[in-house]
Amino acid sequence: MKTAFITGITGQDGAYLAKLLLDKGYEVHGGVRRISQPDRVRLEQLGIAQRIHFHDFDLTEPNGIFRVIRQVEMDEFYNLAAQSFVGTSWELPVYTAQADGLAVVQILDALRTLRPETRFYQASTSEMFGLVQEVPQRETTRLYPRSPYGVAKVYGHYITMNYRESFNMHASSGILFNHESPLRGKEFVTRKITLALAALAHGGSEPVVLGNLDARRDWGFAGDYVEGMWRMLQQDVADDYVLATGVTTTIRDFVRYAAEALDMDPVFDGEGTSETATDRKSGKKILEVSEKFFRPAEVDLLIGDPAKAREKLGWEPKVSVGALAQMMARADYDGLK
Ligand code: NAP
Ligand code: G4F
Repeated sequence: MKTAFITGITGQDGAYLAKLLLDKGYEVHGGVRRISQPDRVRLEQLGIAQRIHFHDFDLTEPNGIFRVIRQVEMDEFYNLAAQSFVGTSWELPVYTAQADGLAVVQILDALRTLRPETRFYQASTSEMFGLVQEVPQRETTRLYPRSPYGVAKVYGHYITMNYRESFNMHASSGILFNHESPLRGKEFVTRKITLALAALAHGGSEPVVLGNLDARRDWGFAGDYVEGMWRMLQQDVADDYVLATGVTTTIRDFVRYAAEALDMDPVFDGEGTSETATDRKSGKKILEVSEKFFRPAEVDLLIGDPAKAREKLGWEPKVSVGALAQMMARADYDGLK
């Protein structure tokens, strides 16, 4: 039986990855930070909370990182914990740099010292491509981050490559494009949309208020993406891989897909902050735009090329963006019943 340690186990990806590894027969350990009201709701929703070995862990506490790596005899270490919300990274830039950048080298260095044989996965991100220098984006595309989050993740990405090359560690970095699910955090745009539309479908009257509707994202299903993470660590040689669908969609079109899944017929009208959407069937206003949700610098377009992952890992995304929007909208509708 293999043993895996997952940081960020209470997050969206941590929960799906823990489930995948338990199903494969792993002993799963997870790092959780101290908060006043422990919240393991995603792990409970997947019915696995009781099967996890929890450890105190905070990305900003190097001594704790060192101790947990000494204590747990792990074969694989998945570093999924992060300050993962791009918008907040302009408000908490130093914390974001510590959690998403510096903590990566603290983990790698503790592994190098205590367990150099452990295989390591770093959660890198398409946000590193930022102002994209090539379309579609692949492993070799030049990075141009557009947020303190993206900048911190670039450090994590390069230090993972550097420890692999310097110390021959099995350290891989997954450059994952946006992946969503019914377990997605409520502030991310997809879940914000599906939750608000589900409430409207139940008779509510509050439109969802969004920022830039023209941004494009390559959205996949988180359940597919954690399978790719695991496959990276099963390779003989560590490497970096893009996981993406190769399809890009505007925020506006994601709203359309989610609305249609809830039997609405959205009609968009107006421009900029005056743009609205109304459901033709009920006549209700379902969307407004506010300056408040625009970012100081935007990533306008993301579209990934997953050819290397397909070829080397045999990895394919299985859920289309339309099916994803439907899955999330229906789950939120059922959850609000
Ligand atoms: P998420 O749902 O926001 O989960 C983040 C996890 O990190 C949570 O378990 C959170 O714990 C934990 N965490 C945050 N700050 C911490 C700290 N200081 N110490 C210890 N744990 C801390 O994120 P996700 O969507 O699962 O993403 C997983 C990873 O992939 C992140 O590194 C993210 O940046 C990266 N990524 C995500 C996507 C995507 O589209 N989802 C794409 C590319 C890369 P609490 O539960 O206590 O908050
Ligand atoms: O859903 P988002 O907040 O995700 P974003 O910024 O792309 O980041 C996510 O994906 C990254 C991978 O590329 C991860 F690394 C990161 O951890 C996270 O999981 O925003 C998506 C887009 C942006 O262009 C944003 O400006 O949606 C636009 N948007 C428009 N209105 C909004 C809103 N985003 C949010 N969160 N809320 C809005 O009201």
